[in-house]
Amino acid sequence: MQSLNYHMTKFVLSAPDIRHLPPDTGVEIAFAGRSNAGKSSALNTLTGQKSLARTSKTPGRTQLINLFEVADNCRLVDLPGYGYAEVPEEVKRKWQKSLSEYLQKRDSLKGIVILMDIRHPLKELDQNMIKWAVDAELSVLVLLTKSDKLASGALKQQLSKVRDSLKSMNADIQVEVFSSTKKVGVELVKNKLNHWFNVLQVPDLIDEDSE
Ligand SMILES: Nc1nc2c(ncn2[C@@H]2O[C@H](COP(=O)(O)OP(=O)(O)OP(=O)(O)O)[C@@H](O)[C@H]2O)c(=O)[nH]1
Ligand SMILES: [Mg+2]
Repeated sequence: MQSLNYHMTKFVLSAPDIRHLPPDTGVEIAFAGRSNAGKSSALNTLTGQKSLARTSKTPGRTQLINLFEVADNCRLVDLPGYGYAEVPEEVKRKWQKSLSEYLQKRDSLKGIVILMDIRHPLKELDQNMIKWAVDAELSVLVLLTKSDKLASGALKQQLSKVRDSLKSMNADIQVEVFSSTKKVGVELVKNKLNHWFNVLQVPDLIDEDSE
């Protein structure tokens, strides 16, 4: 299996909607979750770049679909968060529309990392997102973020609680803990992304030697 160098990841563009995205080929893996869950921070940690994706204490920082290229046909996507109330209705409507359009129409979207603050997991919108991703047959990894905020006993308890809840939702999904601050789970996520980028590529239907 080809192992990618995530430190080589480059910003491609920020798009207000799917019409502004580059051609829909290869494999895209999106980072999704509630506002402030730590999506942009996780991307920066994985790529070893402090400010590749913009982060903020204020929820609602990421308002566009942000594309990053790890290698040819291997892209990571930082999505706007959902569930943040304190944004003007008009802005929220626009960005939720582009988010759901992206999720529903982007063929190269093959995998999704769903991030939830370990202290507040499985809110209604998270459950909807997980169900939707499973129904859409995407590969899914759930990360419980900011694990540095809990002591190890509480952390283990939260982890098994979330694993049990997902089982009862009939979603057979891998759940792991992650911390950008303490660099917990980084190798595991890179391995998972490597695996997805390798196995989820759609083979070229046109045989280049056939002419
Ligand atoms: N303690 C701790 N704080 C974190 C961690 N990851 C992110 N944060 C903090 O959480 C806040 C939100 O992080 P972001 O990465 O911007 O969150 P986001 O999910 O991209 O948020 P939106 O773009 O608004 O959807 C920032 O203040 C980060 O510094 C972590 O692992 N540990
Ligand atoms: Mg963000």
